[in-house]
Amino acid sequence: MKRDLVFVVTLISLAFLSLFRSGYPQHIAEESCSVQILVPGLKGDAGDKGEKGALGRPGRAGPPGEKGSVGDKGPKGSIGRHGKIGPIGSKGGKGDGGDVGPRGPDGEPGIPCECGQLRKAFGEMDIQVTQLTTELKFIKNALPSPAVVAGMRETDSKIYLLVKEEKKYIDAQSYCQGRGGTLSMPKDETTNNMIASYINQAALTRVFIGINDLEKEGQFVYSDRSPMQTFNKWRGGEPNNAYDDEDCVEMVDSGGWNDVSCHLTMYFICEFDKENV
Ligand SMILES: [Ca+2]
Ligand SMILES: [Ca+2]
Repeated sequence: MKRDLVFVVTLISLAFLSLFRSGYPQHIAEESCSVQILVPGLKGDAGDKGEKGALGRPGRAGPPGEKGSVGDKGPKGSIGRHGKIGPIGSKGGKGDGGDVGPRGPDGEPGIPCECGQLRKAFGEMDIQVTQLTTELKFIKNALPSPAVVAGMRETDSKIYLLVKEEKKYIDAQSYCQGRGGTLSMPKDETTNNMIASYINQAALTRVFIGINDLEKEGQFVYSDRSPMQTFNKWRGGEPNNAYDDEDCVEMVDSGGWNDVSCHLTMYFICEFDKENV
């Protein structure tokens, strides 16, 4: 045991010796003659606390934290810049009428005229317009179908209408009455001639006219119930009340009258008072 301790001390000595020789040559020279044996002493007291070391390096970035909750609403921002100009709007409604403008300057003096003549001409035109208006009104009312009517005749006070529809006397009278008239009643030579010419122009041979003795045999009356006057145009031998069945009257193309059966059907002529048109 002792030997081991000596050996260890020797080794330590040699180690210090070689250390002194390399790091401290002068010191070694001064004490080259003495050999010191160093033995570790007892553990010393704890030293004073050292000064605070320098700040260490920043550590590594930590892992991302959890998402936080939504924060409170921030304060209102300042007014932004003006935006761009928008598109053109649609057309607006019509505005109110403006005020009446000022009166214009007086015109040039007119040329003197024959005002009396003009007034007279205008008056005549007014009468003609009124007449045409009433005739037009009549035509619209009385002519349901122009195709069945052969023109029209008129006198100062009456309008005559040949209806080209074959009807019995009673139906013909109803047709005329339905339009505000009656079967034509030739009460003078002029009217009789006019109706005769109407028949001829239409290339007809006979038509019903408004004369009958339906109420009392042999006592002829017009269709407006007015009695026959002195004027008549009976053909020779008429009225003969043939077969005791002739109570209505036809006019033939010569203008002569003949009593015939009321059940015959033929064309007829209506007449209308212009006053009633
Ligand atoms: Ca008769
Ligand atoms: Ca007869």
